[in-house]
Amino acid sequence: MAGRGRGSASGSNGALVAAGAALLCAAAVLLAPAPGAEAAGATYLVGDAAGWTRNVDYGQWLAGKTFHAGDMLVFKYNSTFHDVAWVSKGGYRHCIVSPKDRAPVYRSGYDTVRLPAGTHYFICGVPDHCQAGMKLAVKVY
Ligand SMILES: *[C@@H]1O[C@H](CO)[C@@H](O)[C@H](O)[C@H]1NC(C)=O
Ligand SMILES: [Cu+2]
Repeated sequence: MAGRGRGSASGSNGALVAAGAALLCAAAVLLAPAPGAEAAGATYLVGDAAGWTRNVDYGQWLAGKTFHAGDMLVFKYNSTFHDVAWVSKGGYRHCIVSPKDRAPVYRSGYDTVRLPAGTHYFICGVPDHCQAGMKLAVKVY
């Protein structure tokens, strides 16, 4: 009899533990990112207050920054005058948006790109703007 009593007492403790575990699981599910969502990365406004324009030293802007996969770059510019092309290394070096690259070209004036790992190259495709410094090579870890 007494044994049974203890048994049922430990049984209800077990139920409490199980309920607690279920709550913890529910909390973990709520805290976990939605399936398919990447961990939120940092967001960088390219050129800070100057934005994306001519005669900014983007090498200097990059100095001291470390980029990780999933970070975002925001290109802010006047779309009357500029665009953003995500080009190859060659496109970056020679300041050309080659059809061969099939480079994505953005023209909204406020373009956000999510960076995958690797080195990524962005230039302005308007003639002579890349030569005037509108070029950015970002190493992403
Ligand atoms: C872009 O520049 C043009 C010409 O100077 C100007 O009229 C327009 O308001 C500018 N647009 C923005 C979003 O600054
Ligand atoms: Cu430009």
